[in-house]
Amino acid sequence: MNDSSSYTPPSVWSGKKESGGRFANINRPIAGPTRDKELPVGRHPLQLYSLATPNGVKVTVMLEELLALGHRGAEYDAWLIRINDGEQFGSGFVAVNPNSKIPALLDRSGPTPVRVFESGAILLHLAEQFGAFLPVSGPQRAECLSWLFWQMGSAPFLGGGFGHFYAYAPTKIEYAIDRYAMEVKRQLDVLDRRLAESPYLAGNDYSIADMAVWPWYGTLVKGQLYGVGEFLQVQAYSNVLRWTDQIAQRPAAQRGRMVNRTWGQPSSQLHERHDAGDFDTQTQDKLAVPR
Ligand SMILES: N[C@@H](CCC(=O)N[C@@H](CS)C(=O)NCC(=O)O)C(=O)O
Repeated sequence: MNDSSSYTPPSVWSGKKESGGRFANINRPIAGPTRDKELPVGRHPLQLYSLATPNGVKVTVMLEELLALGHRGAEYDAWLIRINDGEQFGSGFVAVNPNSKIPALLDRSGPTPVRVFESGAILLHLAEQFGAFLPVSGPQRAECLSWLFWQMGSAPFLGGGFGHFYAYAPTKIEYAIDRYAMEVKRQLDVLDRRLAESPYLAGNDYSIADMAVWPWYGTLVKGQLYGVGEFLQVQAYSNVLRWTDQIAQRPAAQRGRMVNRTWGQPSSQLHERHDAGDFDTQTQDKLAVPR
């Protein structure tokens, strides 16, 4: 691989060279399935195919919040998609999400199954279906949707930009790390200023905007993303920290981040969720105990 100062792009990109970066084994320049594999379907109206990355956690937090409110129609089966093993390229998964990324939802509550992909679209779909966590009209709805879409546009700079070049790229490129560190700190300041004037992003009430932003920026501000707490001086964003801790106290948020999780403490990992009782009986620490 050329070092960044001596690389002159050829006239046509070929992509034949091994990049060496983390995830190089699953990155490809084409879409579509690589293998035939149907997806499993459980007994609940909602079938979720996911992994507990920040994008996945948004949806499991929402589903657990809906269930906590008493919406029985939000019962769901959460199936594990191991993206490092390329399971997002199976034919069944691609049929639900042609973009081959988690999370993907198959809503079987109506007469015809509806596929929903992109975490923001899934949050909006569920919020509208159950009439919850999204103001119905007026300026508050506009504010909620603005922050929801802010997250969709901003997090790729945090994950695909900063996180990639800081933590995963095979070489440390100062220009790339500096550029994205500046942008991520700017984003944290955007959030910090908003949360200085308002308890939650959309206003006084917790909403899908908070659910979208919290798994990324809440994890970041607690120093738990890419090990960059000190590098980005995250403790300075006191309003983001206050909001992060407040959401972390919600039982539904605590449950949501355990679903489809395959790392961390065994007691925090619920690989698949098919029943509310699974949180008590199916975490990895419980499954490891011989019966
Ligand atoms: N904009 C998408 C992003 C989803 C996404 O990037 N998912 C990642 C995991 S966090 C993924 O599935 N990556 C697998 C791959 O790129 O092959 C969303 O919000 O749903």
